[in-house]
Amino acid sequence: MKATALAAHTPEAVRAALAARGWEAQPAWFAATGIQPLVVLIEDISEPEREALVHWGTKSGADVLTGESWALVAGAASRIAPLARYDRVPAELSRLAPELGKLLAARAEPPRSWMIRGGELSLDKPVIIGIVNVTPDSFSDGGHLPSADAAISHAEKLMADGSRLVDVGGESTRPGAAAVPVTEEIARVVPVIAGLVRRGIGPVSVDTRKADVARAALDAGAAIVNDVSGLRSDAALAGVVGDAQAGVILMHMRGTPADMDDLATYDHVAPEVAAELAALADKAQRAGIARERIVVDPGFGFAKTATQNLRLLDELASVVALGYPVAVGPSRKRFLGAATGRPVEDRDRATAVACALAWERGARLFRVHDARLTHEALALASATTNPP
Ligand code: PMM
Repeated sequence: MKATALAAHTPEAVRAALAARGWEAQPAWFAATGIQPLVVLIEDISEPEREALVHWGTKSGADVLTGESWALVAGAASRIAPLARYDRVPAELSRLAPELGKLLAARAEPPRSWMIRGGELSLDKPVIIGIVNVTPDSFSDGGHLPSADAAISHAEKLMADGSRLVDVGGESTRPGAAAVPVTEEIARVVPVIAGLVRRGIGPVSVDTRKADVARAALDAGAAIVNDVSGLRSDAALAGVVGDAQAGVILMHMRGTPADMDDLATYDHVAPEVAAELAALADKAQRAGIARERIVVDPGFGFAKTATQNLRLLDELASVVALGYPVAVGPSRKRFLGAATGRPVEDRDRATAVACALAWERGARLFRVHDARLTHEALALASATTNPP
């Protein structure tokens, strides 16, 4: 007899074991995904629901840990799946079915593309978003791009180094940064965006919280709006994005850059960030933005301590399970310095590793200052998890 431990962090090892023993591709894949382990945290449940879950767990062989108004359910996905089906779930647990159904659907069929203005972006391979900050005071590269021409040359280099998008920003969002007037922000970003579009460099995203800046950027040819406030800052921005049929990145933050550091209070950061992002995405859809145009971003460094950023990177699966494509922006941020001891000008290796870890946990878009190293790291990470 011989016993070998198989990898369980993806269905791949089980699929390969079954395929090697003569199973057809499709049944091997279904069986492999079915026995994948799944852990679901269920909150805000009533006492009868809690009792019904414990009872169901004993009968079904899933593990159930509970406390007042919450339960953790763990087991193979195929064991938990009946809880998401109206015809199988015990009557007392019917409230669970839709929520769990969404989660299982997102897991079974993660989004494979993102609709942006005028096109569709495939997410089968990692998408690097190169950063072009035209601000005098951004925390890691502020002041390096003094003119539109310099910004355009920098964008060209980012694309040559493996970026698939460029993100142009005219307002620093570092803690305590001063607000930039609309006219000044437009004067910084529009000439750069227009120049990029003229040269066929892009697609271009605009990093702004303001409807007027977004409108001017979209008129100049931008295809995406990247809003670090997740559409909380300017009530008119959702309408601008919706009307233009642009793609949108909804980033998680609490408060504003001026007060966010005081709001880094979480009991368990990943589920809380995921829930707040889900609410932002629902609101965006109610305001007329189509679901397939939405990307969510956990907002590394925004209203999070170094420890919370690291936990969030490790538990990114909670954000991925919302079912939207996930973007991450760890580039050169302080939490990478906290872990590596490296100063801001020497964090591109740490950035590349953070992106590779995020890919493995399900992120698909990566906003970085230096595309070259991250491109290399992601080429390797995606070759192991997603064979060509
Ligand atoms: N970080 C910054 C600015 N914009 N946008 C998204 N979507 N995600 C981020 O993490 C993010 C962002 C701050 O970094 P910078 O000043 O170096 O651009």
